[in-house]
Amino acid sequence: MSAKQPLCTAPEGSGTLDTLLCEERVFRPMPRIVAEANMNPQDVAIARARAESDWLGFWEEAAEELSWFRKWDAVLDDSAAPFYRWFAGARCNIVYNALDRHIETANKNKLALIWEGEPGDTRKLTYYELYREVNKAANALRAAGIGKGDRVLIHMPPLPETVIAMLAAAKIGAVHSVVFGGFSARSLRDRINDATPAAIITADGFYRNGRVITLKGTVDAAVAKCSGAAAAVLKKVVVVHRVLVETAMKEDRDVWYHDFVRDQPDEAFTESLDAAHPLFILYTSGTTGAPKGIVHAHGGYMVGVNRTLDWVFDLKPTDIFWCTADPAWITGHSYVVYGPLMAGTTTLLYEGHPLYPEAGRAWSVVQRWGVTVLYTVPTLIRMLMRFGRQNPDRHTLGTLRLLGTVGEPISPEAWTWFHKHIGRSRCPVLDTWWQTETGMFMISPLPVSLLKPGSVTRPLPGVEVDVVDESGAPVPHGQGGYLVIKKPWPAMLTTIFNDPEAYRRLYWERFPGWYFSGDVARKDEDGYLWIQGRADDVMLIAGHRIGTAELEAALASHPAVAECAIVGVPDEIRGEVAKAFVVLHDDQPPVATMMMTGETDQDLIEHARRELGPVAVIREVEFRSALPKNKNGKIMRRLLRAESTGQSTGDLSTLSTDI
Ligand code: 6R9
Repeated sequence: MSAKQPLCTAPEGSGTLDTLLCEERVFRPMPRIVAEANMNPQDVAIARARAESDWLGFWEEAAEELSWFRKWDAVLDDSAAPFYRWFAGARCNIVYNALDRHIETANKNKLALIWEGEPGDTRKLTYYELYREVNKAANALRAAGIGKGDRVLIHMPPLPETVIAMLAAAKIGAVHSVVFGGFSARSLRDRINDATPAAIITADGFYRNGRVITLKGTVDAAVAKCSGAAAAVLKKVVVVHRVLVETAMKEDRDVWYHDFVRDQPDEAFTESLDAAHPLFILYTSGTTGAPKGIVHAHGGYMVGVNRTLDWVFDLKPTDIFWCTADPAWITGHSYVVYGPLMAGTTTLLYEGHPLYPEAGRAWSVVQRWGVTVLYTVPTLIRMLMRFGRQNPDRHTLGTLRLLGTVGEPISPEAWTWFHKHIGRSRCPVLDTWWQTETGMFMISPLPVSLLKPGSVTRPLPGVEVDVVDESGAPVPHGQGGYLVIKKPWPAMLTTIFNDPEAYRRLYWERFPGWYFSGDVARKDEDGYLWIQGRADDVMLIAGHRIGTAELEAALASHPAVAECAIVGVPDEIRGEVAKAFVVLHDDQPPVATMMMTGETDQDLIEHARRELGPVAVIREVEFRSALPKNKNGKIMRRLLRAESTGQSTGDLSTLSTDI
């Protein structure tokens, strides 16, 4: 690597982006890490060379590591691109790889899942126990008339049954759609209308931050208002009993989970599916309109997730893998549930708030279970940093060997704190870039890589990305541009549910033949990538994708609001939060009165929260008599964002564009 020249001279204490632009530190892999690594630097070089010379052969080898009912006729069928078909003609089931095959090996009695509830209760399931639980649930679904291709919506907190429900649905060829437990009835209803599930699996409630949060009522409210088409398809609402609350059950439709599975046999056959058969739909925010149902299919997804998890987290048979994501996000799907189980690893799932009952909870989880790999999000690291080093210092944390982050850019300060105080300067921090759409890690260091705090380093072998300008030409090193993926990859989304045309338009039209990620990035002179954020109107609030359009629609449904615009503004802990610019209807009291009482701001903030759920964090509401618009009448959010962050509008050209 070349000697570093400062890339810019940002003043001390300026925001994340500026410090990212100035970061010069490098961390070389420690000899112990290199000695233990499944892939040493030479292996990595060989893998890269192999991927370059025989790209399809390279992914075919990755597929050979898994079990198939029938092998493929072609590794990749691109005849209908961008509707790529990986492992065309093959038959498989990801659950066979995640569970069934382990039952034949020494993994049978190994712990598959360790679960810890917020109050401190725990459950542990071996592979064989998890396999039997999944079989019972699969049989129960079948007995309820649910089968191949039907959707099963899972609206659950992180419980063992969440994992079991996902696997049971996949086992019978049903398509799961997990909806985050924190979403509102309205958000849930929109997803029910789009996915039209045959069953909804939920819980009576869960523990969060010392409180009981009820959940079944949200499902009832959502179903009561769903479309006639959705109501006609829904057969069952299955309720896991988690907390002690009164729960209304609707006769014929609702059933307790323990009754649902009670008499079912614990063996069930695993459906043999076409590799392109959909495994799940996961809703995520885009530039416009309602969240889109991202579809992933069994074959390609299992190959991509399996390969990348093994590379990046260098799994060992003795690992206890803790990915702190809720299973409801893609990180939970790929790296709490499917990836670790395919690898035969022990995966840890924690129900509650990481700061409950005190700021050391996360470290006590690591210490008590002997976690070896900790994969988390920058927002949590920033939160924990605030409590100082005394919290981690009270715990040994000696079992940790690798750390990882995902979801948003991590500042070099947070990176080095994580490295020093949690990894005790022994554990590499692996900053993984990927998306709901990519399904698997795309750009990430390996444990043996040279690390630069804040950089996601280089694409994984077999993945080809670039940073380009509006015309698709690569930008010079050091400059910002659009992050594109130049070749398909196995775990790629296969379509948008109910809207294949949007799939083509949103991801493949901007730069024909390449996938447009929606992110802006910069490449340095070593070819290392630095993610700068979204290029579109999508915010990353505590790492969660929230479309400004969605939040605006929620706010606009308040009767006092005539017009509104949302922009993302930096936040010390959450990375980004929303700021709302609101024009009120004429019949509202004068803005000056409201500014004094503060009533309407709170009203609007609460309203948005009720509409979308607690992930929609609006920090501030600013009332205006009009919003700035361009000549086509489009609200100029860029201008509002620049005003709010104190940047000059001219500087933003490479950072954000209105697409
Ligand atoms: C896995 C996940 C995807 C968006 C993505 C980007 C941001 C993810 C990142 C990162 C900087 C990283 N993002 N990983 N930004 N560094 N290591 O988070 O999926 O919820 O779909 O979000 O998150 O902006 O486009 P998803």
